[in-house]
Parts: sequence; structure tokens; C-alpha cells
Amino acid sequence: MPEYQNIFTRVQVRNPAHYGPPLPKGNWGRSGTPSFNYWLGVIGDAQVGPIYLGWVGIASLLCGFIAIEIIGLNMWASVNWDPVEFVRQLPWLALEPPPAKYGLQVMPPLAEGGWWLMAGFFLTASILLWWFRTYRRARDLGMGTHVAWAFAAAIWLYLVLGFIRPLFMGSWAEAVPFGIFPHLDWTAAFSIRYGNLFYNPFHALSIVFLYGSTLLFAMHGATILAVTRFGGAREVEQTIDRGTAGERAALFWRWTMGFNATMESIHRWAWWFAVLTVITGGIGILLTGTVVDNWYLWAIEHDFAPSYPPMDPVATDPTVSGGAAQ
Ligand code: 07D
Ligand code: 07D
Repeated sequence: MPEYQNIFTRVQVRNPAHYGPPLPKGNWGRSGTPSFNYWLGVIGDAQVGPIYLGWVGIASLLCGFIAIEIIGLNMWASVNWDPVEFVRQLPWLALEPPPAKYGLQVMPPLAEGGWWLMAGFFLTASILLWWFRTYRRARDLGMGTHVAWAFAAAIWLYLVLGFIRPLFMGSWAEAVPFGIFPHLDWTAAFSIRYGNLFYNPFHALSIVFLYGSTLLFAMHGATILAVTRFGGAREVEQTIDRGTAGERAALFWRWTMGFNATMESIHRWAWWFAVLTVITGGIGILLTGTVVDNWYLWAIEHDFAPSYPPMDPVATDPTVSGGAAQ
């Protein structure tokens, strides 16, 4: 159990509850009477609430609820409203987008993708409203809006997958279905359909940043834990003094690899790696099928995949020949 507490690192705190600074004019009050929980105190701050709801928060929760309701009821209907089968088969159930024949039609029959469009609309509204909430809460606390912009990067990939790319391709059928394994099947099928996503350089970049994020997270988390005995987690004074836990942490890396990030820059490294995972990912997906039809053939053309001598009979790629599948 940690041996120190300050206003930033509060552990098993009990009364009096902290309500936070006064909110700017025009804000709602905060809702809920604060309570304390031992187990939350083990992993963080023991105080729960009050929470700021506001109309954006309420609208987001409402839209999210409607989306989950549409998805859940469609899945339940697909097993003839049998509650046992619903629970048993849940990971495999799906709500699919409209078939290709409907193109970008806004109101296809409900059972043929109409419900998918509606669920997608409400899920997107919910996510965008939640984004607005992260932006507004940060502003009203006088903070920077870094969290909101990082979240916006993830929303970019989400929108490319389910909205922007299907628009470019002229069909909702290109979008991702709702469902736990069905969305994995979509991911695998997408890679095969477009000639193996491994040969998409933006997929590779996205992986670099994803793996890089875990590495940076491990390095930073481990470093700070390693100097908590010197007060490393009490960040404020660490940034200005010599001989502190913060300086040891930096020196550790300078001594082991010749270079150290600073207390500030390490957080920029982490932010950029996380954000670039989804930014490069979104670019890679948007290019797929719109600019590049087959990443493997594209890689052969650009000299980073081997080409094999043609075998008999020669199989033609339908995406290249513009065959029946087009
Ligand atoms: C730990 C924060 C908490 C969030 C959690 C997710 C839902 C969905 C909905 C039953 C790290 C909450 C999940 C609300 C329930 C219904 C209808 C975040 C943490 C715990 N995926 N994906 C998962 C989403 C895409 C891929 C799991 C969402 C792309 C692979 C979960 C989206 C592609 C694997 C999930 C999305 C793709 C997963 C765990 C949106 C390419 C897995 C997620 C909105 C990027 C893993 C069975 C997690 C798994 C997994 C949700 C998009 C690939 C269900 C909401 C289309 C290869 N995805 N995913 O922990 O176990 O994230 O799947 O874009 O192996 Mg996915
Ligand atoms: C999905 C951003 C949107 C999420 C939002 C969250 C809610 C829930 C609930 C709070 C994840 C909304 C949240 C609604 C709220 C609660 C409880 C981020 C999302 C807004 N791949 N692959 C990636 C690897 C292969 C494929 C990225 C590795 C195969 C496709 C990543 C391997 C095939 C796509 C990555 C591998 C394939 C990707 C995702 C190895 C399948 C994408 C980054 C080792 C056979 C996506 C450019 C991310 C992408 C993507 C990793 C293999 C297909 C780096 C390590 C070859 C179709 N893959 N992949 O952060 O961007 O996602 O590609 O084999 O679309 Mg891949």
C-alpha cells in the first residue's frame, strides 16, 4: 500500500469529499452524492462522484442506448427471441450492413440493412457527442484539449471504416457489421479481398505505432514505478529540482541508451504514438479499394514483394481484370 498521499495522489481518502473547483457560468451543477470505495482506493482514488452530466452527456448516453437497443434486439430477433440462445450465441450474432444492391440508399428495407444504418447513425451521434463532452469538460476546467484530439484520431479510423470509405466506394455493403466475431470475419475478409493488408504500408505504419505505444507505455510506466520510492509519482517538484526521482529516471535512460526523454516530452511521445496508430490506419483503409485494389500486386509493382513465375493455368485476379465480381 502506498505510504504517502497528496492532493494529486490520493489513495484511501475518506471524508471530506472533494467537489472540485467551481464551474463557469452556464454549466450544470454536478450530480450525485460522493461515496467512497475501498477497492477503487486500491487502484486509484477511493472517491466516486460527483459526476458532471450536462445535456451533451445525457444526449450521448441516450443515443448510445438507442444504438445498443437496435443492435441487441436485432440480434435477439435473429435467434427467434429465444433468451437462452441469445446469450449462448451472442459472440457470433450480427447486425449486417445493407447488401451491395442497395448502394448508398438511405432507407433500404429495415431487415436488409435499414436497422444497421439506424444503429450506425445513433452510435456515431453518441460517439461524436461524447467527443464534444471531452472537449467541453476540458475547456471548463481550463485544461488543454489533448484528450479530445486523441479521441478524434480514433473517431477518424471509426468513420473511415464505417462511413467515409463506404461513401467513396458507393456502397454501405463495404462497411463493418456489428457483432463480436462478425467484425473479426469482416477484418480478415477485407485483408484477403484487397490482396493482403500486410503489403499496405499504412497498415505497417499503424502496427509500428501500436507496438511502439506498448513499448513506450511499458518504458514510462516501469520507469515511474521504479522511482516511486523517491517520490517519482509526485510529479510537480520532480520537474524543477536536481537529485530527484525524476532526474534519476532520466539518467537511467541516458546511462542505458545514451538519450533520455524529459518528464514532459515522454508524454508527447506517448500521445503521438497512440494518435498516429489510428491516423495512419485510417489513411491505409481509405486507400484500400479506392486507390489500390490489391496490395500484394501493388507491392510487386513497387519492388517490395517477390513476383513468382506464372503457373499453369494462370489464375487472373478478378479485381484486376474487372471480371464478374466487379
Ligand atoms: C480495453 C477499452 C474498453 C473497451 C472495450 C470494448 C463494445 C462492443 C458491441 C456486442 C481496447 C467495448 C466493446 C462496446 C460491444 C456488441 C455489438 C479498448 C479497451 C472493452 N472494435 N477487434 C475487439 C470494437 C474494429 C479487431 C474487442 C469497437 C475494426 C480484432 C471488442 C470498434 C477492426 C480484435 C472490440 C472496433 C477490428 C478486436 C476488444 C469500433 C480493425 C480482437 C476491444 C467502434 C481495427 C478483439 C472478439 C478492446 C476481440 C477485438 C470492439 C473496430 C479488429 C469487442 C467498439 C473494424 C482483430 N474489438 N475492430 O479491448 O477479442 O479495445 O474480438 O470501431 O481480437 Mg474490434
Ligand atoms: C477501431 C478506432 C475506433 C474506435 C473508437 C472507439 C466504443 C465503445 C464502450 C467505453 C483500434 C469507440 C468505442 C463505441 C465504448 C465502452 C465500454 C482502434 C479503433 C472510436 N494487424 N487490420 C489494424 C495488426 C492483419 C486489418 C490496426 C497486427 C491481417 C484491417 C493495427 C497484425 C488482417 C484493419 C493492426 C495484423 C488484418 C487492420 C488497428 C499481425 C486480418 C483496420 C489499430 C501481427 C487477417 C485497422 C490500416 C487500432 C487499420 C487494422 C495490427 C494483421 C486486417 C495496427 C499487429 C493481415 C481490415 N491492424 N490485420 O488502434 O487501421 O485499432 O488498418 O498479424 O481497419 Mg491488422
